[in-house]
Amino acid sequence: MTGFASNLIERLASAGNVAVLTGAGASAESGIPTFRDPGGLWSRFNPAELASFEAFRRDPIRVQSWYSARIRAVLESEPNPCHVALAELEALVPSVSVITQNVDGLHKRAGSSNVIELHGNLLDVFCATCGRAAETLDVAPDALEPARCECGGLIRPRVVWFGETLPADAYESAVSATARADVFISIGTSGEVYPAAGLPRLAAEAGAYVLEINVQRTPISGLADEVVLGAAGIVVPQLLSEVRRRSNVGVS
Ligand code: BV8
Ligand code: ZN
Repeated sequence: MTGFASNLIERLASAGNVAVLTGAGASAESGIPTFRDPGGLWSRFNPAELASFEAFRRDPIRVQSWYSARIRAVLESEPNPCHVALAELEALVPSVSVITQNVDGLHKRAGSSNVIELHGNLLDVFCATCGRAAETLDVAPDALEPARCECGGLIRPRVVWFGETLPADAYESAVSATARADVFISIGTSGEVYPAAGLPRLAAEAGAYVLEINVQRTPISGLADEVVLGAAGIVVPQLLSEVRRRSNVGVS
C-alpha cells in the first residue's frame, strides 16, 4: 500500500479544484510506449526526424507510417486503472481538469469529462493543405506513395509537432485550471517538453499543493510538495480509494 502524506488526502477530500497533468507514463500500462524511457518511441527514432512539420515535408511516408503504427496501437489499447481512477475522482471533487500531453484519447474513453488535450489527438487526421478531415491514416513503412487528400495535399495527424504552437484555447484552459487548482497532480511526465512542463511551477507559485506520481524523480520533483514513486496504474487507484474512504468518514 502506498504511503500518502495524511494532509494530501485531507486536501484532496476538501479540494474544490484539482488539476492533473498527465504524460506518456499515464498510458504506459495501457501498452502504449512512452517517449523517453528505454525502448520508448524515441529510443528508436529521433523526435526531430518525426515529430516536426519539416520532417513531415521531407519524408512524408516515414512520418505517416510512424503515426500509422501509433494509431493502430491506440486503437488496440484500453484505458488502464489510472485513467479510470481519474474519471472516478470527479464524483469526489467538484472540479477535476485533466490536462494531458498524450494524444491517445484514453482519458475521454475512461470517462473523464473535462480533458484538455495540449498536444492534440492522434486519431484526428486531416489534409495539411486544404484542412479537409480524412477517414484515417494507414501507411506502411515501405509504401511507394504517401497518403494524400483528393486535393493532392498530404494527410497528417492533428498533433502538435515541435516548433508548432499549442492550440491557444487548450493552453489557456490549462493555465487557468492550473492557476485555480487547490491540488495539482503531475502523473507520468518527464517534465521536459514546454510549455506543458511549465505548468507544475505555475501551480506551485499559485499556491497549489503539488503532488508528483512517477516511477522515477524528474525535474518536477524539486518543486513538488510530495513525490510518490510508483506506477500510475497502481498509485492513482490507491489515492482514489483513500480519498473515497476519507470522504465517507462522518457520513452516517
Ligand atoms: C511551442 C507530438 C511555441 C505529438 C510532442 C520553452 C517554451 C516553449 C517552447 C519551448 C521552450 N523550450 C523549448 C521549446 C521547444 C519545444 C520543447 O519543449 N523542446 C524540448 C524537447 C526542450 N516545444 C515546442 O516546440 C512546443 N511548441 O512551444 O510552440 C514555440 C514555437 C517555436 C519555438 C518556440 C516556441 C511543442 C511541444 C509539443 C511537441 N510534441 N509530441 C506526438 O507525436 O505525440 S512532444 C512529446 O513529448 C509528446 O507529446 C509527449 O506527450 C511529450 C512529453 O513527453 P512525456 O509525456 O513526459 O513522456 P516521456 O516519455 O518523456 O516521459 C514519460 C514519463 O513517465 C517518465 O518520467 C517515466 O519515468 C514515467 N513513467 C513511465 N512509466 C510509468 C511512468 N510514470 C508512472 N507510471 C508508469 N507506469
Ligand atoms: Zn486537401
